[in-house]
Amino acid sequence: MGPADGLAPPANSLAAAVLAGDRLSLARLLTQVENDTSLGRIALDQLFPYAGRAHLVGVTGSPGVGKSSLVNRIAQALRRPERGQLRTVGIVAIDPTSPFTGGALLGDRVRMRDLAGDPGVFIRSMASRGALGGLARQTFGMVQVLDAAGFEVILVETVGAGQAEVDIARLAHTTVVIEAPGMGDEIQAIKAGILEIADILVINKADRPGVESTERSLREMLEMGYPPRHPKKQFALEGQAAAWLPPVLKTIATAKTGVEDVVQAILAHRIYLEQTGEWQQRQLERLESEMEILVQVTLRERWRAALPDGVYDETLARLCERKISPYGALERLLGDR
Ligand SMILES: Nc1nc2c(ncn2[C@@H]2O[C@H](COP(=O)(O)OP(=O)(O)OP(=O)(O)O)[C@@H](O)[C@H]2O)c(=O)[nH]1
Ligand SMILES: [Mg+2]
Repeated sequence: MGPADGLAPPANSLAAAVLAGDRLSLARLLTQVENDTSLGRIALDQLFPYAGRAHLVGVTGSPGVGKSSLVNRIAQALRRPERGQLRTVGIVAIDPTSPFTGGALLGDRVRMRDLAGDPGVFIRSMASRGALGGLARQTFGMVQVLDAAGFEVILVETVGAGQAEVDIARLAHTTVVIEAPGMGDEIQAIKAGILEIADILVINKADRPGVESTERSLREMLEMGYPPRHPKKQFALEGQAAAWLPPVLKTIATAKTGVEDVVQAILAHRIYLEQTGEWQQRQLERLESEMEILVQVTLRERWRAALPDGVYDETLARLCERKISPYGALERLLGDR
């Protein structure tokens, strides 16, 4: 599958090598995309027509809830030969360089070691960067490359903490939100608006005390009028297909318990999306949010580059002294209005 031959990337290009299934080229291209090089951008353009087939699954939750452990288990389950339909799996793990768990990249490598050597799996960790929209943009790019390379399910692990993560969740067709007993996670999840993006809720570390109360509070919240992502759509679908109510599942990732239910829920969600037409809707929303992020980031970069030296700092200083108002600052910085 893919576009007509006339549009195929030039022979010997990085993009062509990736399409041909060369893993070394894939790794090299992902680095180019992560560093936002012009080579990376060219390859992304060339690969775009080949992407759009993968099932993109976001896996998010607070630091240390067991995201990497569960992603590893989900990937293993998708690769088990006894499963009727084997699926190739791409994994993008975004390392929050969190002060809580420090050294997560190394840890992830250990947790995902079981998958090493399987040609149907490709794992990539990425360090998060501070730049506005930068993380989301890199993640979109990486996912697009893995999609074009033919990976059928792409799992993206992010720490659910802020707007950047909500942006990243928007790139997924299916979002799995992971909680763990205790830790006051339920409250945190509400604060971050994370629950609103959940298609599947998982309580991991179900071997720990407090599972029942975590489950109870999650279910109560769902019943208390879970805000559906597409309220209008659900109205339109009345009588045709049942709306998706996020299941609440329990797992012990370290003991493989409950993982198969999560995999089944992920696969069922895809079928639900396809049968209701929501797949197309999410596809459109994903591309729209990618386009929006690119526009925002680019406009901001252009504006900063065009701003004469010192104007920014000077404006900020005057603002602090209350010599100009925020709107006055805007006028100075944009030179119009
Ligand atoms: N008891 C118990 N421990 C678990 C379970 N799942 C994961 N862990 C442990 O919890 C710790 C964190 O697991 P990770 O998989 O790294 O969690 P994470 O959410 O990816 O962490 P960050 O990426 O650093 O935010 C590790 O020591 C795991 O072995 C579980 O079901 N039960
Ligand atoms: Mg992790």
